[in-house]
Amino acid sequence: MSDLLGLATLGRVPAASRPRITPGDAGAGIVHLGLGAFHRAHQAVFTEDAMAAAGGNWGIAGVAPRSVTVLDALRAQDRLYSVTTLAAEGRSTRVVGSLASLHHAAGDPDAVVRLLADPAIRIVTLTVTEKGYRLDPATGRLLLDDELRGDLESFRPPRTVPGLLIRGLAARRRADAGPIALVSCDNLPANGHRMRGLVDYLAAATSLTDWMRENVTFPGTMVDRIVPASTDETRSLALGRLGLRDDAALSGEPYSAWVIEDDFPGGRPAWEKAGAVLTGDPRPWEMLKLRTLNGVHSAIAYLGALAGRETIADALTLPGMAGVMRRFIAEDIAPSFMPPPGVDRIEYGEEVLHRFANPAIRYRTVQVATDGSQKLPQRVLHTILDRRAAGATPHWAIMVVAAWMRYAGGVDDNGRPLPLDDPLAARIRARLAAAPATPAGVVDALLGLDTVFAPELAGDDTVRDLLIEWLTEFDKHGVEATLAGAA
Ligand code: CS2
Repeated sequence: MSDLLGLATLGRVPAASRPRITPGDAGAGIVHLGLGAFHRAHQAVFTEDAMAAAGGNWGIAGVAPRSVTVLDALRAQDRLYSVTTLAAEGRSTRVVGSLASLHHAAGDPDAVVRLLADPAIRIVTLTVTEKGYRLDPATGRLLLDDELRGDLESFRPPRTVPGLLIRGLAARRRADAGPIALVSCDNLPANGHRMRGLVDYLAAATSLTDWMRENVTFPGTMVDRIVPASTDETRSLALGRLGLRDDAALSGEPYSAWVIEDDFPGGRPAWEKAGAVLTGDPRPWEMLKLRTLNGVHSAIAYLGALAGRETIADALTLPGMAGVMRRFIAEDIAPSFMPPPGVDRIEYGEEVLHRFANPAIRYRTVQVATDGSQKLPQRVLHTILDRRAAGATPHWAIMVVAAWMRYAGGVDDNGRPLPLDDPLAARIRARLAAAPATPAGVVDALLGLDTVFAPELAGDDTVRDLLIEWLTEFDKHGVEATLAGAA
């Protein structure tokens, strides 16, 4: 068995692959909620580079909300892990050393509340996925269920992310620990505004509002890097490149971008020295990325999974797929929003397709297909709504929704099962089971999901008719032949 990556073995790692800072030197200045692969291959790398360039105590106190698996692996390795960049031309690997401490929110929520009240902490970043915010995807309003309501009462430790934040902020005010920025790094439209709305709502219930106005900001961000879930292959790649075992190894594409609204009352790392763009308004970037990159990603995921393709790159080679995606971008997505200054929407779309085609990135279609009820609104439905409001009929975007509806049926075009991994899975299944097994039956059953489809969309007959048409095509010919005939 090979030795494990850790402080004691780090000297054996090739010099070019070692962390760019001395691990453990910088104190924690950031709390991050959500220790998934994306954060560790994106913000943790930017933050290490920023500290390498300009110093500062901006180490990351990493908090895993629920799972302990990643914590156990990272603890055994003194919080070190590697990221291998998978470019068509070759590989490069670096060990990241910006995690300053590790915490488990479900196991010890009070420790996280204490961290949020620590004056050394000046930034909280979050990657808790769309559903972690407990917002209704169709309206953006808070879903105040019993669990979250319980979190607002102070006699038991908080169980939800919003509950944890609000209790942490209350403790921070009591400790007079100074201003702080709460930064959503999830793929939600106007994520800073949503985050503010969510916390404001909860603050009103806990009389924190006045203190928050003076002390808390909500910078919006656009985050972007394709980071597939790690597999045994990722770990054996790391072993080959480091000469050490790394049970927390990650891989990602070469592209990495971060656009951040510059509103940090307690200071921030010099992220601009690490290649991030600091701006007054990141929302045009968020919309560009969500509707184009994430919209097309979801489209390829549902269509590709139905056609039996395992990865996004492979699905993109289906006859007609790239052509249909180009039309989806040019005819539906691009005209639906104003791009950031100087950005050409079609060129951006081409770059996205190029990134998805990278064969070294084995991003599974069923991974992107998860949580469709939480992702579709901002990725595809807003495009449809904006085009309908402009009097246009976005055929391709509607096709993507039809593909999601077919995917929700749980069987691919060859009769193999598809996983419906979605917080609304039970509701979706119940609605489908009660509906006639016809295209119209499926469409009406799923358009009735009011937290997904806004009333303007659910009541739009043109959209309904087209959904039925696409589902009928898929039923008759399968997705593969439909795509080949459509482009
Ligand atoms: C993907 C994203 O899994 C998904 O839903 O669309 O995670 C995507 O890879 C990232 O947003 C890329 O920045």
